[in-house]
Amino acid sequence: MHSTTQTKPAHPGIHLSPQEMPLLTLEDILALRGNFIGAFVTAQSGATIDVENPATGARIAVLAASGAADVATAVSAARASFEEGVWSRADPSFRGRTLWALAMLVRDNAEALSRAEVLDTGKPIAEARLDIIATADGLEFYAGAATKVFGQTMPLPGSQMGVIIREPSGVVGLITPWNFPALLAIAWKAAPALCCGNSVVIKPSELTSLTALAIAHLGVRAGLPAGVLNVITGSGADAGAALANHPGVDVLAFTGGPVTGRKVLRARAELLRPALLELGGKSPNIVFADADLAQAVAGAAFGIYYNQGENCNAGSRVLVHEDVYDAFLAGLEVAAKRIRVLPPLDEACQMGALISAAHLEKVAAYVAIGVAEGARLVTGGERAIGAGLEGGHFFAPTVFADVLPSHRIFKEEIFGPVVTVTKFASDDEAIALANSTEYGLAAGVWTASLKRALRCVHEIKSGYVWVNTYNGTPVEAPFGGVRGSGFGRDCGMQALDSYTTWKSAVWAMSQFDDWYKDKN
Ligand code: TXE
Repeated sequence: MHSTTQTKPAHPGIHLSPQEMPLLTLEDILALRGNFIGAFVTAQSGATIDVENPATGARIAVLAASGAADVATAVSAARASFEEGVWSRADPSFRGRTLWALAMLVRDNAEALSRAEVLDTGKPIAEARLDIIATADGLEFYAGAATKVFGQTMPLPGSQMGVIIREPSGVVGLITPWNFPALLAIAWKAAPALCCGNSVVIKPSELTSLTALAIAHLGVRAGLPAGVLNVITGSGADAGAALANHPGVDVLAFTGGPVTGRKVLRARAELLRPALLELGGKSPNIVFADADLAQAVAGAAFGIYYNQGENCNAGSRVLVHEDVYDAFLAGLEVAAKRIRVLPPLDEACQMGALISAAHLEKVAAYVAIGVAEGARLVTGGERAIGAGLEGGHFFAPTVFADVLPSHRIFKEEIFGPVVTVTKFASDDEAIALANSTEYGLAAGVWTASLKRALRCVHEIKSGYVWVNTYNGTPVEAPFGGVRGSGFGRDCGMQALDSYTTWKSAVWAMSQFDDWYKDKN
């Protein structure tokens, strides 16, 4: 860690070191080396992975390329801290104060963390700032939840008393993706696991590990005991698979693609240990004829182009009633062409770079498939060009019209700035189209009719439905899918179900013999 000259006083009244705390700089974060297991340690093999800035192609950092031995060390540290009880049996209010302190450190260091997120992901700086603030919001939500992990009591026959106790699951493994690195790893997964008293090992995406490392480091300053929050960096095939296959991991939560999700689930099945999977989607965004069309156009553009379309809940399939189809399409074309694709640290940037050259190739291949299938390419469909974009993986906002349910681009997740527009004639048809893919993560509905909106909320098979809005995912609301989008929930108090187990305790309040005799 580089020393810095900037300082900031500790927040009064919370569980922080009384010393002046240096703020992290961007250079500090880019210089982070190794795995975080109570402190930074190098991978046992000494192997490393270069990290690329997707907006320039430049190397920005070097990570530890961990393997099974490093994962085993992290899981052992997590297990030891769990069994010692330094966190798992600590006062819930201590856990809450510590998570709150970490949230404040994230807020204090928000600008450096946001810039690191931009360099790692290629997303616009304005969106990275929202991610980091939402990360602090999530930590604060679960700081408050730490004192509310309540059990239940049971009415039982005879003079017995019964309580149902909620216990932390133990060691929680988290495998997370590259699209919202800090938000998903820290706020959506680690925070609920930690608030219940679990110890955690995070394996972030090898493309975007910097903010998880930095926040784990801040965790020590916030008062998290060593071994409670660990971060292992490395490839999915090595570090990720080792974590998924480790028998010492009691619960594993994964966000990523379905191909990897299946591998993770197979590994957990072999161990007879639970897994939670969030596997993306092909979310419908339905525009009915009675919708406010200007709002629907803005919402559809935001729904697909936010975060370059690299968003599990992207509204990638827009379904439009035939009466407003042409007007909607004209509006969406204008909106797509207006989006400012710029270097992501430019404050005016609205869409940044895709995560990698390989991913850009995948998106471009889907565009070629769409054209070959007979869909009408309205705008985009190629690399975005312009000053400052030369070295990066920039793709133009793309609209396909007249897309049919049989087209692959209608059914498969592209995970880029490519939206398909499909015409429908009735409410029944819209709902049938909405439900006609493998996925079931999210959906949007644009209508002035409360009755129609309510019908969609009930009949669309997904874990989330937005009405006359899109993309907002407040930490208060549980998030997750049905069908091919996975199972289990991040966020909300419901996330605590993922990281706790129930224990029933029943005891007699009178002599056991008396009770037996009474009943017979
Ligand atoms: O994801 P992977 P990829 C979708 C999106 C994208 C596709 C592939 O459609 O185009 O998935 O993306 C770790 N055992 N989503 O290949 O492989 C990996 O290191 C254990 C949707 O980048 O799923 C990373 O930490 N772990 C999604 C994490 O899994 C393994 C977000 C996710 O990577 C592993 C990202 C293995 N064998 C992509 N192999 C969403 N739901 O938002 C890889 N990993």
